[in-house]
Amino acid sequence: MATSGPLPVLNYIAGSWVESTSRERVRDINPARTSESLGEITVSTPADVTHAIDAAAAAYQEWRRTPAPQRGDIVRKAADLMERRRVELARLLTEEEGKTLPESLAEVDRSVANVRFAAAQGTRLTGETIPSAQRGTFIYTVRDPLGVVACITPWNFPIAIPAWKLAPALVAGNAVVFKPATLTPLCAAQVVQCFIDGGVPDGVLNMILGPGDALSRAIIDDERVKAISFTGSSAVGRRLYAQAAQRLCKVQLEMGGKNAVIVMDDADLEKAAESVAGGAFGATGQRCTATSRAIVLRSRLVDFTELLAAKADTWRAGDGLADGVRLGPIVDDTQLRKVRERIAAGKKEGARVVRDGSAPTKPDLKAGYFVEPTIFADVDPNMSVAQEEIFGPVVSIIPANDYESAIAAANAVGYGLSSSIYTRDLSTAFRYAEESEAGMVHVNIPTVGGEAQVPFGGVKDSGLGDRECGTAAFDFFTEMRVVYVGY
Ligand code: UN1
Repeated sequence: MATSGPLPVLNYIAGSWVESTSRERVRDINPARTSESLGEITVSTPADVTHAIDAAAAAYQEWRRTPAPQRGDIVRKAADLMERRRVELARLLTEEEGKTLPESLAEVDRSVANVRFAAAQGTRLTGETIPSAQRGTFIYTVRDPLGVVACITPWNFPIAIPAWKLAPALVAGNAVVFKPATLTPLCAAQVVQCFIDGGVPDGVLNMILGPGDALSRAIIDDERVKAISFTGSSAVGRRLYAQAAQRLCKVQLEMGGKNAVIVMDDADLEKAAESVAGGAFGATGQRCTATSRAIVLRSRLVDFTELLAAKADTWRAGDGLADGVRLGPIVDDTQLRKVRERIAAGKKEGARVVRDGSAPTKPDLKAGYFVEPTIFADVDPNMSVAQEEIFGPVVSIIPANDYESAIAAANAVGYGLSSSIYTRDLSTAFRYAEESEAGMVHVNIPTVGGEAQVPFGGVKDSGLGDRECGTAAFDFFTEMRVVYVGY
Protein backbone atom coordinates (compact mmCIF):
# COMPACT_ATOMS: atom_id res chain seq x y z
CA MET A 1 0.00 0.00 0.00
CA ALA A 2 1.02 3.60 -0.41
CA THR A 3 1.06 4.05 3.36
CA SER A 4 4.15 3.76 5.48
CA GLY A 5 2.31 1.88 8.23
CA PRO A 6 3.73 -1.39 9.51
CA LEU A 7 2.49 -4.70 8.13
CA PRO A 8 -1.26 -4.77 8.69
CA VAL A 9 -1.39 -8.13 10.44
CA LEU A 10 -1.42 -6.82 13.99
CA ASN A 11 -3.90 -5.27 16.35
CA TYR A 12 -4.24 -1.49 16.37
CA ILE A 13 -4.57 -0.19 19.92
CA ALA A 14 -4.04 3.33 21.32
CA GLY A 15 -2.40 4.52 18.12
CA SER A 16 0.04 1.64 17.56
CA TRP A 17 0.12 -1.63 15.64
CA VAL A 18 0.74 -4.22 18.33
CA GLU A 19 1.18 -7.96 18.67
CA SER A 20 -1.52 -9.76 20.66
CA THR A 21 -0.81 -11.05 24.14
CA SER A 22 -1.05 -14.64 22.86
CA ARG A 23 1.84 -14.07 20.42
CA GLU A 24 0.13 -16.65 18.21
CA ARG A 25 -0.34 -16.13 14.48
CA VAL A 26 -2.55 -17.75 11.85
CA ARG A 27 -2.18 -17.78 8.09
CA ASP A 28 -4.29 -15.56 5.87
CA ILE A 29 -5.05 -17.50 2.69
CA ASN A 30 -6.01 -16.55 -0.87
CA PRO A 31 -9.17 -18.64 -1.53
CA ALA A 32 -8.47 -18.78 -5.28
CA ARG A 33 -4.99 -20.24 -4.69
CA THR A 34 -5.01 -21.85 -1.30
CA SER A 35 -1.27 -22.55 -1.35
CA GLU A 36 -0.72 -18.79 -1.29
CA SER A 37 -0.44 -17.14 2.10
CA LEU A 38 -1.11 -13.40 2.23
CA GLY A 39 0.09 -12.77 5.75
CA GLU A 40 0.39 -13.97 9.30
CA ILE A 41 -2.39 -12.68 11.49
CA THR A 42 -2.13 -12.10 15.21
CA VAL A 43 -4.60 -14.04 17.39
CA SER A 44 -6.00 -11.87 20.18
CA THR A 45 -7.21 -12.86 23.62
CA PRO A 46 -9.85 -11.28 25.87
CA ALA A 47 -6.99 -9.34 27.50
CA ASP A 48 -6.34 -7.61 24.17
CA VAL A 49 -10.01 -6.68 23.99
CA THR A 50 -9.71 -5.08 27.43
CA HIS A 51 -6.66 -3.10 26.28
CA ALA A 52 -8.56 -1.86 23.25
CA ILE A 53 -11.53 -0.81 25.38
CA ASP A 54 -9.13 0.91 27.85
CA ALA A 55 -7.68 2.90 24.95
CA ALA A 56 -11.09 3.82 23.57
CA ALA A 57 -12.40 4.86 26.99
CA ALA A 58 -9.34 7.06 27.56
CA ALA A 59 -9.69 8.77 24.17
CA TYR A 60 -13.46 9.21 24.23
CA GLN A 61 -13.91 12.46 26.20
CA GLU A 62 -11.55 14.47 23.99
CA TRP A 63 -13.09 13.05 20.81
CA ARG A 64 -16.64 13.79 21.92
CA ARG A 65 -15.61 17.40 22.64
CA THR A 66 -14.12 17.75 19.16
CA PRO A 67 -16.80 19.66 17.22
CA ALA A 68 -18.84 17.33 15.01
CA PRO A 69 -17.97 19.19 11.77
CA GLN A 70 -14.27 18.65 12.59
CA ARG A 71 -14.87 14.97 13.20
CA GLY A 72 -16.61 14.94 9.82
CA ASP A 73 -13.58 16.59 8.17
CA ILE A 74 -11.28 13.87 9.44
CA VAL A 75 -13.62 11.14 8.24
CA ARG A 76 -13.93 12.85 4.84
CA LYS A 77 -10.14 12.72 4.52
CA ALA A 78 -10.34 8.97 5.16
CA ALA A 79 -12.82 8.73 2.26
CA ASP A 80 -10.46 10.69 -0.01
CA LEU A 81 -7.59 8.34 0.89
CA MET A 82 -9.75 5.31 0.26
CA GLU A 83 -10.56 6.73 -3.17
CA ARG A 84 -6.89 7.38 -3.90
CA ARG A 85 -5.99 3.82 -2.84
CA ARG A 86 -8.95 2.36 -4.76
CA VAL A 87 -7.08 -0.04 -7.02
CA GLU A 88 -4.69 -1.36 -4.34
CA LEU A 89 -7.58 -1.87 -1.94
CA ALA A 90 -9.63 -3.66 -4.59
CA ARG A 91 -6.76 -6.00 -5.51
CA LEU A 92 -6.21 -6.84 -1.88
CA LEU A 93 -9.93 -7.49 -1.47
CA THR A 94 -9.90 -9.91 -4.42
CA GLU A 95 -6.84 -11.72 -3.10
CA GLU A 96 -8.11 -12.01 0.43
CA GLU A 97 -11.88 -12.55 0.04
CA GLY A 98 -12.03 -13.84 -3.53
CA LYS A 99 -14.62 -11.67 -5.29
CA THR A 100 -13.70 -10.54 -8.80
CA LEU A 101 -11.73 -7.35 -9.37
CA PRO A 102 -14.71 -5.46 -10.89
CA GLU A 103 -16.77 -6.49 -7.85
CA SER A 104 -13.98 -5.35 -5.55
CA LEU A 105 -13.67 -2.00 -7.32
CA ALA A 106 -17.43 -1.52 -6.94
CA GLU A 107 -17.17 -2.36 -3.25
CA VAL A 108 -14.42 0.21 -2.70
CA ASP A 109 -16.43 2.86 -4.58
CA ARG A 110 -19.43 2.11 -2.44
CA SER A 111 -17.29 2.35 0.71
CA VAL A 112 -16.03 5.77 -0.35
CA ALA A 113 -19.62 6.92 -0.90
CA ASN A 114 -20.63 5.64 2.53
CA VAL A 115 -17.74 7.26 4.35
CA ARG A 116 -18.34 10.54 2.50
CA PHE A 117 -22.02 10.52 3.31
CA ALA A 118 -21.32 9.92 7.01
CA ALA A 119 -18.62 12.60 7.01
CA ALA A 120 -21.06 15.19 5.70
CA GLN A 121 -23.44 14.37 8.53
CA GLY A 122 -20.91 15.98 10.85
CA THR A 123 -22.45 19.32 9.88
CA ARG A 124 -25.99 17.97 10.17
CA LEU A 125 -26.17 16.35 13.58
CA THR A 126 -29.23 18.41 14.31
CA GLY A 127 -31.88 18.15 16.97
CA GLU A 128 -35.30 19.76 17.14
CA THR A 129 -37.13 22.36 19.14
CA ILE A 130 -40.49 21.34 20.55
CA PRO A 131 -43.15 23.75 21.80
CA SER A 132 -43.72 23.43 25.53
CA ALA A 133 -47.17 23.31 27.10
CA GLN A 134 -45.82 25.51 29.90
CA ARG A 135 -45.16 29.22 29.70
CA GLY A 136 -41.57 30.47 29.65
CA THR A 137 -40.19 27.05 28.77
CA PHE A 138 -37.96 26.19 25.86
CA ILE A 139 -37.43 22.55 24.88
CA TYR A 140 -34.85 21.18 22.49
CA THR A 141 -33.13 17.89 21.69
CA VAL A 142 -29.48 17.11 21.03
CA ARG A 143 -27.73 13.99 19.74
CA ASP A 144 -25.05 12.71 22.08
CA PRO A 145 -22.48 10.05 21.28
CA LEU A 146 -22.84 6.82 23.25
CA GLY A 147 -19.24 6.40 24.44
CA VAL A 148 -17.24 3.31 23.53
CA VAL A 149 -18.97 1.31 20.81
CA ALA A 150 -18.02 -1.96 19.11
CA CYS A 151 -18.32 -2.87 15.43
CA ILE A 152 -18.21 -6.58 14.59
CA THR A 153 -18.02 -7.25 10.86
CA PRO A 154 -18.10 -10.23 8.46
CA TRP A 155 -15.69 -11.33 5.73
CA ASN A 156 -17.99 -10.98 2.72
CA PHE A 157 -17.85 -7.17 2.40
CA PRO A 158 -14.63 -6.65 4.34
CA ILE A 159 -14.18 -3.03 3.24
CA ALA A 160 -17.73 -1.75 2.76
CA ILE A 161 -19.30 -3.00 5.98
CA PRO A 162 -16.47 -1.71 8.21
CA ALA A 163 -16.64 1.57 6.26
CA TRP A 164 -20.36 2.02 6.80
CA LYS A 165 -20.19 1.17 10.48
CA LEU A 166 -16.97 2.94 11.52
CA ALA A 167 -17.65 6.20 9.69
CA PRO A 168 -20.98 7.09 11.34
CA ALA A 169 -19.78 5.76 14.71
CA LEU A 170 -16.80 8.14 14.57
CA VAL A 171 -18.61 11.16 13.14
CA ALA A 172 -21.20 10.78 15.90
CA GLY A 173 -18.37 11.18 18.43
CA ASN A 174 -17.94 7.64 19.71
CA ALA A 175 -14.67 5.84 20.37
CA VAL A 176 -14.59 2.51 18.55
CA VAL A 177 -13.40 -1.04 19.13
CA PHE A 178 -13.46 -2.78 15.76
CA LYS A 179 -13.48 -6.59 15.53
CA PRO A 180 -13.32 -7.65 11.87
CA ALA A 181 -13.74 -11.19 10.57
CA THR A 182 -10.73 -13.46 11.02
CA LEU A 183 -10.79 -14.36 7.31
CA THR A 184 -10.23 -10.82 6.03
CA PRO A 185 -7.93 -8.95 8.43
CA LEU A 186 -5.75 -7.31 5.77
CA CYS A 187 -8.74 -5.51 4.27
CA ALA A 188 -9.81 -4.43 7.75
CA ALA A 189 -6.34 -3.14 8.54
CA GLN A 190 -6.30 -1.07 5.36
CA VAL A 191 -9.66 0.47 6.22
CA VAL A 192 -8.26 1.38 9.64
CA GLN A 193 -5.13 2.80 7.96
CA CYS A 194 -7.29 5.17 5.90
CA PHE A 195 -8.94 6.50 9.06
CA ILE A 196 -5.58 6.85 10.84
CA ASP A 197 -4.03 8.64 7.87
CA GLY A 198 -7.13 10.83 7.69
CA GLY A 199 -6.32 12.02 11.20
CA VAL A 200 -8.43 10.00 13.64
CA PRO A 201 -6.62 10.55 16.99
CA ASP A 202 -4.90 7.74 18.90
CA GLY A 203 -7.28 5.56 20.89
CA VAL A 204 -10.41 6.74 19.08
CA LEU A 205 -10.33 3.75 16.70
CA ASN A 206 -8.91 0.40 17.82
CA MET A 207 -8.88 -2.93 16.01
CA ILE A 208 -8.52 -6.42 17.44
CA LEU A 209 -8.02 -9.52 15.31
CA GLY A 210 -8.91 -13.02 16.39
CA PRO A 211 -11.61 -15.61 17.03
CA GLY A 212 -15.15 -14.25 16.92
CA ASP A 213 -16.66 -16.12 19.84
CA ALA A 214 -14.11 -15.37 22.55
CA LEU A 215 -13.51 -11.77 21.53
CA SER A 216 -17.20 -10.96 21.08
CA ARG A 217 -17.89 -12.37 24.53
CA ALA A 218 -15.19 -10.11 26.00
CA ILE A 219 -16.76 -7.13 24.23
CA ILE A 220 -20.26 -8.03 25.40
CA ASP A 221 -19.12 -8.54 28.99
CA ASP A 222 -17.41 -5.17 29.33
CA GLU A 223 -19.76 -2.59 30.88
CA ARG A 224 -17.87 0.23 29.17
CA VAL A 225 -19.06 -0.83 25.72
CA LYS A 226 -22.34 1.01 25.24
CA ALA A 227 -23.40 -0.37 21.88
CA ILE A 228 -22.55 -3.19 19.49
CA SER A 229 -23.19 -3.08 15.77
CA PHE A 230 -23.00 -6.59 14.33
CA THR A 231 -23.23 -8.01 10.82
CA GLY A 232 -23.09 -11.79 10.45
CA SER A 233 -25.18 -14.90 10.72
CA SER A 234 -28.58 -14.97 12.40
CA ALA A 235 -27.45 -17.69 14.80
CA VAL A 236 -24.52 -15.62 16.10
CA GLY A 237 -26.56 -12.41 16.11
CA ARG A 238 -29.32 -13.98 18.17
CA ARG A 239 -26.81 -15.18 20.78
CA LEU A 240 -25.08 -11.82 20.89
CA TYR A 241 -28.39 -10.02 21.40
CA ALA A 242 -29.42 -12.31 24.25
CA GLN A 243 -26.08 -11.86 26.03
CA ALA A 244 -25.88 -8.10 25.52
CA ALA A 245 -29.46 -7.65 26.70
CA GLN A 246 -28.46 -8.78 30.19
CA ARG A 247 -26.72 -5.49 30.77
CA LEU A 248 -28.98 -3.42 28.48
CA CYS A 249 -26.27 -2.87 25.91
CA LYS A 250 -27.65 -1.33 22.72
CA VAL A 251 -27.46 -3.73 19.75
CA GLN A 252 -27.86 -3.44 15.99
CA LEU A 253 -28.03 -6.71 14.04
CA GLU A 254 -27.71 -7.22 10.30
CA MET A 255 -28.02 -10.91 9.53
CA GLY A 256 -28.92 -13.45 6.89
CA GLY A 257 -31.38 -13.52 4.03
CA LYS A 258 -33.29 -15.88 1.76
CA ASN A 259 -34.26 -13.33 -0.79
CA ALA A 260 -36.82 -14.01 -3.49
CA VAL A 261 -37.51 -12.53 -6.90
CA ILE A 262 -41.09 -13.02 -8.12
CA VAL A 263 -41.42 -13.27 -11.90
CA MET A 264 -44.97 -12.41 -13.00
CA ASP A 265 -46.76 -13.31 -16.27
CA ASP A 266 -46.11 -9.86 -17.69
CA ALA A 267 -42.45 -9.60 -16.60
CA ASP A 268 -39.68 -8.50 -18.94
CA LEU A 269 -38.16 -11.98 -18.90
CA GLU A 270 -34.72 -10.96 -20.10
CA LYS A 271 -34.42 -8.38 -17.32
CA ALA A 272 -35.81 -10.77 -14.73
CA ALA A 273 -33.35 -13.55 -15.65
CA GLU A 274 -30.44 -11.10 -15.69
CA SER A 275 -31.47 -9.87 -12.26
CA VAL A 276 -31.73 -13.39 -10.81
CA ALA A 277 -28.38 -14.45 -12.32
CA GLY A 278 -26.62 -11.34 -11.03
CA GLY A 279 -28.29 -11.62 -7.63
CA ALA A 280 -27.55 -15.33 -7.28
CA PHE A 281 -24.05 -15.60 -8.74
CA GLY A 282 -22.64 -12.11 -8.11
CA ALA A 283 -20.14 -12.06 -5.22
CA THR A 284 -20.38 -15.87 -5.59
CA GLY A 285 -23.71 -15.69 -3.76
CA GLN A 286 -21.87 -14.71 -0.60
CA ARG A 287 -24.00 -11.75 0.40
CA CYS A 288 -26.97 -11.44 2.71
CA THR A 289 -28.98 -9.82 -0.09
CA ALA A 290 -28.25 -12.56 -2.64
CA THR A 291 -31.17 -13.80 -4.73
CA SER A 292 -31.60 -17.42 -3.72
CA ARG A 293 -35.18 -18.02 -4.84
CA ALA A 294 -36.91 -17.25 -8.12
CA ILE A 295 -40.67 -17.64 -7.75
CA VAL A 296 -41.96 -17.89 -11.29
CA LEU A 297 -45.52 -17.94 -12.63
CA ARG A 298 -46.17 -21.19 -14.50
CA SER A 299 -46.81 -19.51 -17.86
CA ARG A 300 -43.19 -18.28 -17.89
CA LEU A 301 -41.51 -21.19 -16.14
CA VAL A 302 -39.97 -23.03 -19.12
CA ASP A 303 -38.70 -19.88 -20.84
CA PHE A 304 -37.34 -18.40 -17.64
CA THR A 305 -35.49 -21.58 -16.66
CA GLU A 306 -33.88 -21.81 -20.10
CA LEU A 307 -32.86 -18.18 -20.05
CA LEU A 308 -31.38 -18.42 -16.55
CA ALA A 309 -29.45 -21.59 -17.41
CA ALA A 310 -28.01 -19.90 -20.49
CA LYS A 311 -26.94 -16.93 -18.41
CA ALA A 312 -25.38 -19.19 -15.78
CA ASP A 313 -23.09 -20.59 -18.48
CA THR A 314 -21.56 -17.13 -18.91
CA TRP A 315 -20.50 -16.93 -15.24
CA ARG A 316 -17.01 -18.32 -15.67
CA ALA A 317 -15.37 -19.26 -12.37
CA GLY A 318 -11.72 -18.59 -11.58
CA ASP A 319 -9.23 -16.31 -9.89
CA GLY A 320 -10.97 -12.97 -9.47
CA LEU A 321 -7.91 -11.09 -10.73
CA ALA A 322 -8.02 -12.86 -14.13
CA ASP A 323 -9.70 -11.22 -17.11
CA GLY A 324 -13.10 -12.60 -18.03
CA VAL A 325 -13.71 -14.30 -14.69
CA ARG A 326 -17.15 -13.46 -13.28
CA LEU A 327 -17.30 -15.86 -10.34
CA GLY A 328 -14.64 -15.89 -7.64
CA PRO A 329 -14.09 -18.68 -5.12
CA ILE A 330 -15.95 -19.47 -1.91
CA VAL A 331 -14.09 -17.81 0.95
CA ASP A 332 -12.74 -20.87 2.81
CA ASP A 333 -13.02 -24.65 3.20
CA THR A 334 -15.64 -24.47 5.95
CA GLN A 335 -17.96 -22.39 3.78
CA LEU A 336 -17.20 -24.62 0.80
CA ARG A 337 -18.27 -27.67 2.76
CA LYS A 338 -21.50 -25.95 3.89
CA VAL A 339 -22.43 -24.91 0.35
CA ARG A 340 -21.79 -28.43 -0.95
CA GLU A 341 -23.84 -29.93 1.88
CA ARG A 342 -26.79 -27.68 1.07
CA ILE A 343 -26.63 -28.56 -2.62
CA ALA A 344 -26.53 -32.27 -1.67
CA ALA A 345 -29.56 -31.75 0.58
CA GLY A 346 -31.49 -30.17 -2.30
CA LYS A 347 -30.81 -33.20 -4.50
CA LYS A 348 -31.82 -35.55 -1.74
CA GLU A 349 -35.09 -33.70 -1.19
CA GLY A 350 -35.96 -34.17 -4.85
CA ALA A 351 -35.38 -30.72 -6.32
CA ARG A 352 -34.67 -31.02 -10.05
CA VAL A 353 -31.06 -30.20 -10.89
CA VAL A 354 -30.86 -27.88 -13.88
CA ARG A 355 -27.20 -27.11 -13.33
CA ASP A 356 -24.89 -28.61 -10.71
CA GLY A 357 -21.74 -26.63 -9.96
CA SER A 358 -20.85 -28.33 -6.69
CA ALA A 359 -17.83 -30.24 -8.01
CA PRO A 360 -16.06 -28.31 -10.76
CA THR A 361 -13.89 -30.44 -13.02
CA LYS A 362 -11.77 -27.78 -14.74
CA PRO A 363 -8.14 -28.22 -13.62
CA ASP A 364 -7.55 -24.53 -12.76
CA LEU A 365 -10.44 -24.66 -10.30
CA LYS A 366 -8.65 -27.30 -8.24
CA ALA A 367 -6.33 -24.62 -6.89
CA GLY A 368 -9.05 -22.92 -4.86
CA TYR A 369 -12.44 -23.27 -3.15
CA PHE A 370 -14.70 -23.20 -6.19
CA VAL A 371 -18.37 -23.89 -6.75
CA GLU A 372 -19.92 -23.06 -10.13
CA PRO A 373 -23.45 -21.70 -10.70
CA THR A 374 -26.05 -24.16 -9.50
CA ILE A 375 -29.76 -24.07 -10.38
CA PHE A 376 -32.57 -26.14 -8.90
CA ALA A 377 -36.06 -26.25 -10.46
CA ASP A 378 -39.46 -27.61 -9.37
CA VAL A 379 -38.53 -26.61 -5.85
CA ASP A 380 -41.15 -26.88 -3.14
CA PRO A 381 -41.19 -23.82 -0.82
CA ASN A 382 -40.66 -26.12 2.18
CA MET A 383 -37.45 -27.75 0.94
CA SER A 384 -34.27 -26.78 2.75
CA VAL A 385 -32.84 -25.18 -0.40
CA ALA A 386 -35.85 -22.85 -0.35
CA GLN A 387 -35.62 -22.14 3.38
CA GLU A 388 -31.99 -21.98 4.50
CA GLU A 389 -29.42 -19.40 3.60
CA ILE A 390 -26.80 -21.08 1.38
CA PHE A 391 -24.22 -18.30 0.87
CA GLY A 392 -23.04 -19.73 -2.43
CA PRO A 393 -23.94 -19.38 -6.15
CA VAL A 394 -27.11 -21.44 -5.85
CA VAL A 395 -30.66 -20.51 -6.84
CA SER A 396 -33.95 -22.39 -6.54
CA ILE A 397 -36.79 -21.92 -8.98
CA ILE A 398 -40.20 -22.26 -7.31
CA PRO A 399 -43.29 -22.51 -9.55
CA ALA A 400 -46.37 -20.45 -8.60
CA ASN A 401 -49.93 -20.45 -9.94
CA ASP A 402 -50.74 -16.79 -9.38
CA TYR A 403 -49.68 -13.67 -7.49
CA GLU A 404 -51.27 -14.88 -4.25
CA SER A 405 -49.35 -18.14 -4.15
CA ALA A 406 -46.16 -16.36 -5.23
CA ILE A 407 -46.25 -13.79 -2.42
CA ALA A 408 -47.23 -16.49 0.07
CA ALA A 409 -44.16 -18.55 -0.93
CA ALA A 410 -41.94 -15.46 -0.90
CA ASN A 411 -42.98 -14.65 2.67
CA ALA A 412 -42.87 -18.25 3.93
CA VAL A 413 -39.30 -18.08 5.25
CA GLY A 414 -37.74 -17.00 8.53
CA TYR A 415 -35.73 -14.24 6.89
CA GLY A 416 -36.92 -10.84 5.70
CA LEU A 417 -34.06 -8.85 4.23
CA SER A 418 -34.58 -8.05 0.56
CA SER A 419 -37.08 -9.01 -2.12
CA SER A 420 -38.06 -8.15 -5.67
CA ILE A 421 -40.83 -8.51 -8.24
CA TYR A 422 -40.69 -8.31 -12.03
CA THR A 423 -43.97 -7.03 -13.44
CA ARG A 424 -45.28 -4.27 -15.67
CA ASP A 425 -48.53 -3.99 -13.76
CA LEU A 426 -48.71 -1.02 -11.42
CA SER A 427 -51.26 -2.44 -9.03
CA THR A 428 -49.39 -5.76 -8.69
CA ALA A 429 -46.21 -3.80 -7.98
CA PHE A 430 -47.76 -1.66 -5.26
CA ARG A 431 -49.65 -4.57 -3.75
CA TYR A 432 -46.41 -6.47 -3.54
CA ALA A 433 -44.56 -3.49 -2.04
CA GLU A 434 -47.21 -3.51 0.69
CA GLU A 435 -47.28 -7.27 1.28
CA SER A 436 -43.66 -8.34 0.98
CA GLU A 437 -42.16 -9.21 4.37
CA ALA A 438 -38.75 -7.69 3.72
CA GLY A 439 -36.88 -4.63 4.92
CA MET A 440 -35.89 -3.69 1.36
CA VAL A 441 -38.40 -4.20 -1.44
CA HIS A 442 -37.61 -3.82 -5.15
CA VAL A 443 -39.73 -3.54 -8.26
CA ASN A 444 -37.95 -4.50 -11.51
CA ILE A 445 -34.63 -4.12 -9.67
CA PRO A 446 -32.32 -6.86 -8.29
CA THR A 447 -32.39 -7.81 -4.60
CA VAL A 448 -28.72 -6.93 -4.08
CA GLY A 449 -26.96 -3.65 -3.42
CA GLY A 450 -27.82 -0.48 -1.61
CA GLU A 451 -26.95 3.19 -1.73
CA ALA A 452 -24.93 5.12 0.85
CA GLN A 453 -27.68 7.61 1.62
CA VAL A 454 -30.41 4.97 1.93
CA PRO A 455 -31.20 2.94 5.08
CA PHE A 456 -30.13 -0.71 4.84
CA GLY A 457 -31.57 -3.60 6.82
CA GLY A 458 -34.16 -6.28 7.27
CA VAL A 459 -36.99 -7.66 9.38
CA LYS A 460 -37.73 -11.07 10.95
CA ASP A 461 -34.53 -13.15 11.31
CA SER A 462 -32.62 -10.72 9.07
CA GLY A 463 -32.31 -7.70 11.29
CA LEU A 464 -32.96 -5.96 14.54
CA GLY A 465 -32.53 -2.42 15.78
CA ASP A 466 -31.83 0.75 13.81
CA ARG A 467 -30.97 0.51 10.12
CA GLU A 468 -27.44 0.95 8.83
CA CYS A 469 -26.36 3.57 6.27
CA GLY A 470 -28.17 6.80 5.44
CA THR A 471 -29.04 9.10 8.30
CA ALA A 472 -30.53 6.07 10.09
CA ALA A 473 -26.99 4.99 11.01
CA PHE A 474 -26.85 7.99 13.32
CA ASP A 475 -29.97 6.89 15.16
CA PHE A 476 -28.01 3.88 16.28
CA PHE A 477 -24.73 5.59 17.08
CA THR A 478 -26.25 8.48 19.07
CA GLU A 479 -28.50 8.91 22.06
CA MET A 480 -31.17 11.58 22.10
CA ARG A 481 -31.13 14.01 25.02
CA VAL A 482 -33.98 16.39 25.78
CA VAL A 483 -33.30 19.76 27.43
CA TYR A 484 -36.03 21.82 29.19
CA VAL A 485 -35.09 25.45 29.89
CA GLY A 486 -37.31 27.65 32.03
CA TYR A 487 -36.72 31.38 31.34
C1 UN1 B 1 -25.01 -5.78 -0.96
O1 UN1 B 1 -25.99 -6.44 -1.23
O2 UN1 B 1 -24.41 -5.24 -1.87
O3 UN1 B 1 -23.49 -8.96 4.74
C2 UN1 B 1 -24.52 -5.54 0.43
C3 UN1 B 1 -24.06 -8.61 3.72
C4 UN1 B 1 -24.81 -7.30 3.74
C5 UN1 B 1 -24.32 -6.33 2.75
C6 UN1 B 1 -24.81 -6.64 1.37
N1 UN1 B 1 -24.78 -6.74 5.07
O4 UN1 B 1 -24.00 -9.28 2.71
